[in-house]
Amino acid sequence: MSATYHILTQKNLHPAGQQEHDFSTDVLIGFSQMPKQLSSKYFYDDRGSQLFQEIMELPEYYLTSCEFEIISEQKEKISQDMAGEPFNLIEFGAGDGRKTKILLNNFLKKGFEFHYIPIDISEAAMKTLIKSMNMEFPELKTEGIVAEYFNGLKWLNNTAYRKNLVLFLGSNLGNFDKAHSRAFLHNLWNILNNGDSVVIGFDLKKDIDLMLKAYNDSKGVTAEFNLNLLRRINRELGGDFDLEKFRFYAGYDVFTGAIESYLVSLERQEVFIEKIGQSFVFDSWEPIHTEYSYKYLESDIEELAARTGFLIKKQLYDSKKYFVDSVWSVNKQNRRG
Ligand code: AVJ
Repeated sequence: MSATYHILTQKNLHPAGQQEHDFSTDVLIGFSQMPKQLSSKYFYDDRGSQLFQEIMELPEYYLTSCEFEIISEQKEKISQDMAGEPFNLIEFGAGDGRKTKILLNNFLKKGFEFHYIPIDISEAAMKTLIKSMNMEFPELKTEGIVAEYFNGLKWLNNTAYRKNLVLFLGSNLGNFDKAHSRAFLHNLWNILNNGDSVVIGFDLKKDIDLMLKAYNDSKGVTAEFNLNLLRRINRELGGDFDLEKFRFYAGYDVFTGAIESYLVSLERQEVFIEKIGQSFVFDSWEPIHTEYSYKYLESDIEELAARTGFLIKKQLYDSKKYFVDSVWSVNKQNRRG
């Protein structure tokens, strides 16, 4: 049993005063904005993580099966460059690790010496992952971190002294807008060493109906996943949301290139949230923005890599070319840090 995890608390990271926002502050800010918004990072409480697991099994949610195919069939193209030196395998948004385990298996079979460092915002998902790691890979040193992405980066800053392979699978980067994805990748570049590798999963722009169906699934799991945000406010912040009075809506914005998700108020209503000590008015048909899921062109990926200091080494596609796992390497030559 060599898999453990710890929780990165705000206090660990921001010892003196400069605490980051907590859930109630973010809800207050988000509901005071026009249009109202909530961050998708709050989807992943226990119930939300479970619902996301269900989403990944939906036939309409092609992202997971496409990436599963890529990793199963092209794992050698990722392991090729990792022979020799010991390394850290760092994963952002590890979730249940189903796709990663294929790689872990392959690495262990090749006798690679590495530590696995999964980072995930959900403690529930992390607990499950650590348990399954201890069962399936008891000899592998796994050190999980419960943290959101930017905080995970700050933590890694002190530990990334070895060669590193970073995984950012599942189109998780797609939740960030352009500015945040650039900032995240550039910060990542800063803490990594020249020649380190990064594998990023991008959902490619494709037939609009296909993309829309992945978020408007016939079983309504994605709707539940979004409504769970309101349920979480009720549970954790003493809110009195009636979930029946909101509907989920997801649309594709061809300009921004994102599937954008909303919860729309079906009538004019006032909702009191105890922990905030305030009521919020929702007009009839007023939306709350809940999530961006950005889709990419090849040229978007090339631009992102170039701007953040990476070289694209390989593009690993599924057979339908719906998704790509893009293998990048950190380029610190001829560049100012
Ligand atoms: C985990 C962020 C990649 O945006 O596709 C699934 C989350 N939201 N269905 C995505 C999600 C609605 C997912 N990511």
